Amino acid sequence: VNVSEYVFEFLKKEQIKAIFTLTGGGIMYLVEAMGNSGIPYICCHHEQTCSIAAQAYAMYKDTLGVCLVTTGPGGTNALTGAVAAYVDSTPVLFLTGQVKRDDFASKRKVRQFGAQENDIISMAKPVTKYAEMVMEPEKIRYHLEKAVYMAMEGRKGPVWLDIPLDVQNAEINPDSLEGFVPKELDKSDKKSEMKQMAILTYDFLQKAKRPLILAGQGVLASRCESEVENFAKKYGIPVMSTWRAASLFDSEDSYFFGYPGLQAPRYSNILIQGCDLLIVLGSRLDNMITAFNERHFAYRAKKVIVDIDAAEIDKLDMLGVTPVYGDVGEYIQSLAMVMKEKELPSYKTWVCHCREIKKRFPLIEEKQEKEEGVNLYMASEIISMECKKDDVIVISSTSRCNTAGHIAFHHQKGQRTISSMGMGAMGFALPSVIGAYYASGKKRVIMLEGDGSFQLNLQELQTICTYHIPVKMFIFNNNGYAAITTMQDRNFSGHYVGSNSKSGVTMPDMKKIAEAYGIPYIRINRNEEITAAVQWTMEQENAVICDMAGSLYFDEIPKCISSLDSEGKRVSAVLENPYPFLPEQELEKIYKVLLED
Ligand SMILES: Cc1ncc(C[n+]2csc(CCOP(=O)(O)OP(=O)(O)O)c2C)c(N)n1
Ligand SMILES: [Mg+2]
Repeated sequence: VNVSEYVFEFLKKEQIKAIFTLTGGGIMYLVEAMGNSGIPYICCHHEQTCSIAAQAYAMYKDTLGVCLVTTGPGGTNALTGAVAAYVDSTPVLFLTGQVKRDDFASKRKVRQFGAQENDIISMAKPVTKYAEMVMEPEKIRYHLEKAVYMAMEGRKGPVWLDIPLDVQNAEINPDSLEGFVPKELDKSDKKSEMKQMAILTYDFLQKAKRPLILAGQGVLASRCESEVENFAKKYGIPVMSTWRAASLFDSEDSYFFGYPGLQAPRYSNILIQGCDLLIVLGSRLDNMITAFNERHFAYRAKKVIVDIDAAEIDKLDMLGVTPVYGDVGEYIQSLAMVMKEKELPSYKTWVCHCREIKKRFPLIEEKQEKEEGVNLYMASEIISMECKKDDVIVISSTSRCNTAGHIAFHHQKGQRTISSMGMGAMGFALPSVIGAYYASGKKRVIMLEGDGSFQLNLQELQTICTYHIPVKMFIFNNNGYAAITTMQDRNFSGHYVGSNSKSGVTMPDMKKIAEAYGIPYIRINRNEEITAAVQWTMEQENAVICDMAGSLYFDEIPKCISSLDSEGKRVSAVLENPYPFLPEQELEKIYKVLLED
């Protein structure tokens, strides 16, 4: 066999069920072998899409995603997805072609010699866990095994193999190839350390009056969703999640209290600032969660923070932290073992208070400064109510739809919510739809995206048509970039530059776009029309574009922003009192009740 055939036989054995690709001469032998391998391949219309789709596939299934793109621009176009996978800890294998070994520019000290040649591995190295050019055909097994091991081991992430053309078609004997043998890790120390941490947590829980669990992506990555839920329910401990872990719990669950952070339901932030013990499971607690104020985050609480990446805990400028360096699944198992025949105090009063606060501050009743067009929180809620339990949910990775799709959308357990957090990039939704659709075994997909972000990778509407992907595309169409106009309102007295129709950004007619691709279309102009239009959209068998008339003034409230005090001095934002601000006295009263024993 040649190297290319070996690659796809290997991927078959790895149970890879989809490859996202855009073909090219630089990968001709790989493409040929892929075509003969029997592994389904999905042809996208941009390599950025291939990379994001592979990422979404891996996110959905928590297995390896694979992206195959050509040399030169193929690889550079795919870099965005690699960075996203790196920051979001998603295991993706990137395969690229390279010019043949004789043609390397580096041999001649020139910028380029081979056709479309570029040094993709140097570019990929800082954003992957392993990136190598396969220089010797006989090393292919070693590189593949090492790449897959690295992608899946510890904190997961992307890996990249670049294969020169003459290596791609080099003949090899598969039986005589050197393999990769990972170093045996001595786990006994780790186990006893976990047990110590579990005993310590038990001690904290015994003394706690107001414990809370914040579950992050680590829970999904180590597949201990039900263990976490069982633990919380058994001992009556309230839970919250990060956006990345949305749909880990049912939004309606009586122990679930939303998502704390910079933009969050008011109740979530009030509660996290009231707890006296916070157990953080697999979240890096980035600035979007701490609202750029780590010292003040859950400041009344002792914090047990579990993370597989020690640096993510060590970076925190937080008080009262007990770090647990390791896998969330192993930690929760140890905790369950330690607690086996033990009891904990009842946290009933605290849970009751949590429920009262959640009831008192429904997100949907937050007052917008200007009510115009469709209220995105209301639309998100209605869309989610019309979803099925096994729908795939793809949320915009930025701006209004990103926020609404996480905090106003009612996520159901069993669904899987996909968005890219670390990159916060426009243009991720359509590619994610493609990846998640294949990962789910071809389930219906519900997508929420902004009009501006929809323009990036719009070409993938054709991929949706080619593969008959039943996606309901809900577009919040505010004819511009609300994220940018709002920023310019706050910082530059409404001097708009590159953000709306008067400053260089216009949007196309969505109906004409739908017609061009032969996709059914419906428009929502007012809140009263939402329910009927959403129902119609859901009833259609195939893809639909549902165009929702939005406003550039629709704001992601409540959100933590700085304010001016009575003397005109700027006061920084606090998590427990996001804008629109509650009067200080009201907040004091809330905490008086919440903190009582
Ligand atoms: C690839 C990329 N380019 C630029 C940005 C900066 N940016 C963040 S949000 C945004 C506007 C998004 O517009 P739209 O999707 O219409 O959402 P809206 O803000 O109107 O809700 C821009 C330009 C980004 N996040 N990603
Ligand atoms: Mg917009």
